[in-house]
Amino acid sequence: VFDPDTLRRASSAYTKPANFHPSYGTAGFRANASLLPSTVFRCGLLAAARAILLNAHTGLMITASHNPVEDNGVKMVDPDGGMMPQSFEAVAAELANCDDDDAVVAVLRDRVLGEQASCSSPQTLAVLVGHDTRPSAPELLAAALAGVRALNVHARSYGCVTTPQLHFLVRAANQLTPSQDGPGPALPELQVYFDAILGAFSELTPPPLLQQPADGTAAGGSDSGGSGSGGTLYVDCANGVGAEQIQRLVPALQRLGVELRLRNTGDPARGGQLNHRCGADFVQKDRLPPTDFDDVPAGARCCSVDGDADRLVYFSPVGGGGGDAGTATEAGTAAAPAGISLLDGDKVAMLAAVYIGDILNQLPSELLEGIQVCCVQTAYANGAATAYLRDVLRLPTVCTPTGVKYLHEAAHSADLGIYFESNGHGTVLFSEQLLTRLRAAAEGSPAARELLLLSGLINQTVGDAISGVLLVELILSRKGWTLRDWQALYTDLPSRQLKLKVADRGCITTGDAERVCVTPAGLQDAIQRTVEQFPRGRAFARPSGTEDAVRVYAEADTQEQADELARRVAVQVY
Ligand code: 16G
Ligand code: ZN
Repeated sequence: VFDPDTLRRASSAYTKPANFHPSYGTAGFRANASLLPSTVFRCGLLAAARAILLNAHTGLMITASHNPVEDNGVKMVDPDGGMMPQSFEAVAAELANCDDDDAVVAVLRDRVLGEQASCSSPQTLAVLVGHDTRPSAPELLAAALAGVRALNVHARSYGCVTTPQLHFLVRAANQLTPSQDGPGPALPELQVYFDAILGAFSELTPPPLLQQPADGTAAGGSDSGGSGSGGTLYVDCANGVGAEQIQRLVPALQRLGVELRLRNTGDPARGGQLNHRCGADFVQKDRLPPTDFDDVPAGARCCSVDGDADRLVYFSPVGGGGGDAGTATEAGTAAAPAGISLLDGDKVAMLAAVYIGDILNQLPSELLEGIQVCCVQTAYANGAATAYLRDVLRLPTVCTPTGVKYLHEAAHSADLGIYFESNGHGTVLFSEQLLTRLRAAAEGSPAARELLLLSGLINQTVGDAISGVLLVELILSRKGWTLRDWQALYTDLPSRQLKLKVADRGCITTGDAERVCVTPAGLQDAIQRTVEQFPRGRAFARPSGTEDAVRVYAEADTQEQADELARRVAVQVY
């Protein structure tokens, strides 16, 4: 496995910038792309080392998601398609921070590989690598491949793919039976992803209508927000990797009579920039329609994914003389200024929960014996969503800190775990126990069959905007709901988020899933006293895990009160 000279030579091509001290944050290493070649090379080493240690294929995704185009990042994927365990983050950071090649060799040998360093290298292991559309991708991809190969492990680039596709492929690769032919290990093609997801979708949807409108527009147009099934769905692709991949959903969605119109597709002729005034993060935080939506009518059904297509939110443009605008606002986002009516990750979670609840009610009761269903949220979940879960759906809820790794882990501990962050990242996880029971019952129970197919439609490794669009469209169609019906499940409490630049965000530490500040002393008491002055008030402050900033969230009875509460908490933080 381990040849120090080869390794040192390979490492010498990727020197770490002197004043750069990367840390493995909420979603891996992230920084300005020019700083990252050494980090990505070393993640290549680490992913190869983990493959050797676990005797299974691993993955690396090169992306900075919704962050600006000049940033990039790298994230490690474990053999089951999940994220690298948190226990490995410290050594990943140690490796990334080595000041010279000798240190890289030593950390890898002594701290990562241990006894495995002296074993011979297996020929059957691979690291699967994907990247997004950023201009820095080719250089960083080369660094990743060089890192993997320096440990004599096979490196396979899947090119431009979404983050959830790469996670899915790593899991699929480990489920393939190894084949003896060919020089390298047998690895899946991207097509297996579409076969799985679209295969489940087509079994869940009836065959295409015989009579399609000849011009394909009859069901679309300005009232598509008012048409739950069919109609036009406008997709904001954030000028990212989603554009090319979501295009492949066109025929599937036609089965529901849905016509896709993709915007912000990265077409150079239109000049849009990755994540710039577009994408799920922009839409959810700024509550405005993205660029390239000027001609989309008020009330239209729209959704937005982020740069690597692992987040999804829905929305409708509001105002501009559109007929539905006022109602859409009343129905849901009192928090949104004239701009959009937003259906965020909380709303997606509730839609999924309602639908899954319908199916569970139709299952034979013995099938559900001892089966635990739960919904996982973070402190950002709107209070109205949490109340809806508790009071209407009566589902157990868990609150975790921000970051997919926490929510995913919590959802995994249930048999059916629904998790979504308000920002649109989430999925629904099924336990092996539940799947086994569903498989056994599927033939005699249409509800069991439906739930089983859903587990195939929904990416089981990580939140996936592509899976998400199919899921939402399927549910809206099944229930005959419009966006307005969906929005009306519950009314969001008005909320406000602020980003504060402070001298040292590390001063603030939090507890109880980020809902209370533990340090500095006195801050939580001050926040608590302020919150009590606001009807239905709730607020918290937390250090960002991705930026040098402190974030404040506040919600209250009215938008003015939420704004005022956020402002007062911000003053206390400074
Ligand atoms: C990352 C996380 C996301 C989280 C966000 C919070 C993953 C894949 N992504 O984007 O889950 O909501 O960070 O950012 O884990 P913040 O700490 O800056 O508020
Ligand atoms: Zn993302």
